Formats: sequence, C-alpha cells, structure tokens
Amino acid sequence: MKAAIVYEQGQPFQVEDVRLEAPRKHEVLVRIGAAGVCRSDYHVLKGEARHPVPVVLGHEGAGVVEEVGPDVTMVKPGDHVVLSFTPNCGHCYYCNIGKPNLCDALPATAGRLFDGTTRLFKGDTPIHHLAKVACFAERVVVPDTGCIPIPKTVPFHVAALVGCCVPTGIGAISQVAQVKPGSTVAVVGSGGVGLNVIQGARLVNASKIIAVDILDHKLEFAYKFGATHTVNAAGEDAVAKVKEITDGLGVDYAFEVFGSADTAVAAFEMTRKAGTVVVVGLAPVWERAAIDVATLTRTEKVIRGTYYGSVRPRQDMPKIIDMYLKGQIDIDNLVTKHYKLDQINEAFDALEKGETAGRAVIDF
Ligand code: CND
Ligand code: ZN
Repeated sequence: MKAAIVYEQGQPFQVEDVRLEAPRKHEVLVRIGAAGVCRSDYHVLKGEARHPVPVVLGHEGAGVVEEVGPDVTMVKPGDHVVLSFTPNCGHCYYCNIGKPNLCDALPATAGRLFDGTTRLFKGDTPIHHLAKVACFAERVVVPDTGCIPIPKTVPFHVAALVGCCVPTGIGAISQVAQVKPGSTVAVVGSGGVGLNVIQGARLVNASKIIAVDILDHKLEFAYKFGATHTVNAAGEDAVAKVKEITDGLGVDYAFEVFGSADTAVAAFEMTRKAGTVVVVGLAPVWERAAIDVATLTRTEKVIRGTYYGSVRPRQDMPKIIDMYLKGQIDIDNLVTKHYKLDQINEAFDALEKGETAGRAVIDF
C-alpha cells in the first residue's frame, strides 16, 4: 500500500509503497477514507516537534474497518470509524481519573503501537506511526480504543475532522474554559482548529467573538463560523485592538491557536483580570513564553493548556457527530480544499503559506 513517509525532519514527504502487517491483539486495520492536513503534522515534518524517524504522519483521519485482530469487540469489519490520536490503555493513573487524552502509555510508546512495535515496514526497516494513527496512508493498524464508530451517512472528509480540529476547538470552549453565555472571547489563530474554537464560542452564545490572524482572507472566512469582530495582528497591535473592542477591559477568555510563545503572550495580555487563557497551539519545542509573572499574580489570570480539547474521545466524538447531524456545528464548509496522497507536499506548502482558509483534506 502507499504511504507518505518522512525519513528526515526538515525534508519533504516521500510517497512510497510500504508493508503493513496484520492487526494483533486489540488492534484494528482501517482503510482510510480521508485525512486532514493539521499544523501538528507540520510541526513534526519541520522538526518543531521531536519524533523518531522514519515516520508516517497523519493524526486526523477516518475510514472503514477492514479487519480486526484477536479480542476486538468494540468494532467489526464494515464499520465506519473516526480515529482518535489518544487511544488509551485503560489502566494508567490518567485513564483511571477520567483523562484518557493524557494516558501515560502514549508517550511511553511514542511512534509505536501499545506493544512497543510497529506494523509499518519499508523492507525490514520499521516505520513509526505518528500518534498511533499514521493516516497519511491507504491503510492503518490502530489500537481498538482509537476507533470510534460513526453513522455511515457521515462523509469521510467530515468524519476525518472529528479526529482532531473539531473536538480540539469545541472542547477548548465547552470542556476546558466552560465559556458562559454573554462572555467575550478572542481566538488568536483562525485556522482549522481556531475556526472550531470560534464556532464553539458561537454555540455557547458568547457575545463578542474576536478572530485574530495575520491574513485577511482567514479573518474574512472566520465570520462564517461566528466571529463578530476581526483583528489583523500583522497590521495592528492585536492586544490594544482587542482591549478597544472590549471597552478597555480585555476578553473574558483568550485562546492561543497558532502555536508560538509570542501568540501565547499576546493571548495572556489581551485577557482581562481574573480571565482565562487557554493554550491550544503547539509551539516549537525550543520556545519559552515570557509571561510577566508579577502581572499574573496581581491580575489573577488563569493560564491552561489543553490536549485534544480535553475531550474523552469515546464519549465525546459521538456527541460531536450528533451535533453535526443536527446542524448545530458546521463541518462541511470547513473543508475547502481536497488533495490526493501524491500531492501531500503541495498540501503542506499551502498550509505553510497560509493559502487555504479552513481545512484541507487528503482523499483516498
Ligand atoms: P493552521 O495553520 O490551520 O492555523 C493557524 C493560523 O494561525 C493560520 O490561519 C495562521 O495564519 C495564523 N497565524 C500565524 N501567525 C499568527 C500570529 N502571529 N497571530 C495570529 N495568527 C497567526 O493550524 P491548525 O489550526 O491546524 O493548528 C493550530 C495549532 O493548534 C497548531 O500549533 C497545532 O499544532 C495545534 C493543535 C493542537 C492540538 C491539541 O490537542 N492541543 C490539536 N491539533 C492541533
Ligand atoms: Zn491536529
């Protein structure tokens, strides 16, 4: 089967034939229908996140179950599934306190499946699986806890986005910040994930939803998902502008959804006293944010991170699919560009240049 391999961080993808071994105990083989192009893959591609190579990237995907390994009871061949990038072990401290997205077995087996080995090979060389998903490939073998069954009526390009950007954005609003109706919200970075923070804020009836980006066409697009105001941080002082829009106060909640130290500091500074800052973006691993610590003390602001919108994928993804089917959230219009697997380098060049408003997907 074909897969997009990264042999060295900083180098482009190579689309090549690879060997995929059969699923073992508690594993599932899924034929991919679609995979989203997320900035988290870009961080690994460019070396802004550390990862062993060679690796098949892709962590936002959906497809059809083709085969199940021994002891799999959660899904069966023919089921349509969304893939979770935090399949969990079910036994560690975090699984037991109801935080499956923070499962300790994930970092302990990074780039491999739970038994510490890979199912992907080029000749005899093992290839790593990003986030136990590795969906920039025609087929994947994933842990059974990473397969969430969904109705067959949901198109794959929609289901794929339920694998990352939709729950991450909606979860940041509803699970993490628990934004109250009438609140003011700023979203720094209006890309695939940020647009879902924006539509999450609309869903809970935030009063002012301020989209911040450095590209006008992204800001224009953000209005479609609920932005009430926009700020171009390339052309104006974003902190001053957000304060002006909120009558000098600053917002109740600011979300950092680009992934840098500077945008995290900006989110902190545009938040009002006793407000909440949620860091969703993944900054390059070497960056450190210069937060004014005395101001943190005196202003009683709260700074929080969130991984996967702090959702519990098996409970929350079916709810998100239900919200989509009821028309409460818009996923169809988020997908603005379609590529084939052999165009994957083009897709990531476009992400880097900020050419695509919304989300690009790779169709299989
Ligand atoms: P995408 O590239 O689609 O969006 C980022 C947006 O930020 C773009 O519209 C840029 O134009 C904009 N931007 C760039 N510089 C600035 C700036 N200085 N100020 C304001 N906006 C700016 O990326 P994405 O939405 O796929 O991902 C966003 C981040 O979220 C990224 O760091 C990704 O790795 C991270 C993420 C986190 C999680 C999680 O679980 N927390 C899950 N998925 C993605
Ligand atoms: Zn992602």
